[in-house]
Amino acid sequence: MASEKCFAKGSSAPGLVAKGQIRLYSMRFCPFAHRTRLVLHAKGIKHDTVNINLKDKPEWFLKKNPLGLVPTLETSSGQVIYESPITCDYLDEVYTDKKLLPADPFQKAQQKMMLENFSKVTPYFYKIPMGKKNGEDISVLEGELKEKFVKLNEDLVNKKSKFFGGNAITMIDYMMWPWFERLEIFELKHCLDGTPELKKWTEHMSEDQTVKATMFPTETYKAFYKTYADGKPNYDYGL
Ligand code: GSH
Repeated sequence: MASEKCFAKGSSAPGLVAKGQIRLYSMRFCPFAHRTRLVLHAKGIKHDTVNINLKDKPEWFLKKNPLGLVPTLETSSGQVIYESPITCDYLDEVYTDKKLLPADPFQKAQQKMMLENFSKVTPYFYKIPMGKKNGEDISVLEGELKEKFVKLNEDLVNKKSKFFGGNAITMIDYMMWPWFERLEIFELKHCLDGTPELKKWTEHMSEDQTVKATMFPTETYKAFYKTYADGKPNYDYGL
């Protein structure tokens, strides 16, 4: 297996993407790239992964994606796709086995609306740890996050289903999961105390083979995020 160590500025570009494969440019601990890793795994898509040093990005990476963000996909014909929801939808459309998005237009629209709503949740996972680090009172932020969790909980209660798209995992579950996997690391697990259905959802998700296969141990996450908070992210932590 190729090294998982990240490529930095000055590195030479990795070779071409092999025929019949797709490549993921990633960072091992990035929650957005985690979405794409979940979809690649769930659908059993043959791929290789090239990790990027996001503090010191290779020039060749910026040529592929001028935004310099992971996740980014590259096909063997050189097509480049980025923005996590777009990469996941692309994979679901191109690789038609085990579809994750519903075929029904209304159900698909519902998933997109949930995703849009969820985009207002993810910033708390940055704001709360940063606030804590700076010694600020984070109780208001935590209260806001809990309110957002109440809405998600209501959604599950109204649907009477195990997952957000029904009784099996679908795309929306994988789109939200990476942040829930990180609740413990950011000491936010108690935010689920008032939302039992959502908590149950996290338990069901933890049993999924794809979730298990793409997960890092809490200790590894904690160690990485410490280096990140200190301004010296060790993207290769544990390798
Ligand atoms: N909207 C993007 C998506 O959904 O893919 C966000 C991706 C993102 O922020 N990725 C981070 C990144 O690439 C790593 S977790 N950061 C590099 C930078 O900001 O320069």
